[in-house]
Amino acid sequence: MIEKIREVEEEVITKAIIRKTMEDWINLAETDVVVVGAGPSGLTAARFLAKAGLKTVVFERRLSFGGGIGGGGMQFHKVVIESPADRILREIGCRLEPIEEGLFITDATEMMAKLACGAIDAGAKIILGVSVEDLIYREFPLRIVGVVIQWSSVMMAGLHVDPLAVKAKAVIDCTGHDAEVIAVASRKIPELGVTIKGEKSMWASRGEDLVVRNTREIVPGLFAAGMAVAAIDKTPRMGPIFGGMLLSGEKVAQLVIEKIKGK
Ligand code: 48H
Repeated sequence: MIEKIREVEEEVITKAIIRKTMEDWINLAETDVVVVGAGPSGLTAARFLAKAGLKTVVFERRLSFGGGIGGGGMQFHKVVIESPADRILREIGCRLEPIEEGLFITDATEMMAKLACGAIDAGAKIILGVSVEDLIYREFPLRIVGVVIQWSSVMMAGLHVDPLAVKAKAVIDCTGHDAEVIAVASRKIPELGVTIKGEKSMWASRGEDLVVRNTREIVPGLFAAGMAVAAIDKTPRMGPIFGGMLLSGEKVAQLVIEKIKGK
């Protein structure tokens, strides 16, 4: 027997979407943490932040999450993870196959889906199709207090539409190779004294180690994680091995939690 599908008036759909979206947006206009970019570092950071009870929103330019994970290694659908980052994936039920002692491989699609699920289930909001195009700052002391956002589609169309702003106690640049948010700080708030040196050529193990080690608060209120850190510091790229991105996301979350909650 075929179940009868419920009938619905079109305006009911429209009103529900608008009402519930606006409730969310009013709530997120002032938040604890804005994570920019839903790649491996951003999704991991969002999960740990939300788990610690911080109101966390991830703005992602594209209409999908996962960042560079989906491309695997040269579009082969697998990525490699080294210990101790396997712990982070096990916690969210991502299946790993050992390839050598302390080295694992997984499907790119499984990893991106489960990282996103992990962040959402912990309570983070992921908003797709929104780009962070600028920062909000204050003086005395000089600090970052939020982000300026725009629909990615508006930016792609080249339309002149004024953006909106979201206040946050901490902003995390998880935008990958271009360190886009830090680049804005460097270009538009020169008194911060931030420079982006650009990443170095490949040396996988060293790149992984330095990305995690150098994950930090770059200027008051603005943190960096993942590949953005390598771009700021001119440390080596690492290719399709992702443990460093996950551990960097976990570390930045710890730093932000310590700053906001004082522990
Ligand atoms: C909103 C934005 C904006 C913006 C960008 O590139 P990602 O995957 O970043 P990471 O650092 O989490 O991971 C890096 C990894 O994927 C990688 O590229 C590696 C390991 N490379 C090694 C190598 O040798 O090449 O994700 C960044 C996300 C993307 O989804 C962007 O669309 C998004 O950020 N994004 N979102 N506002 N201004 N800029």
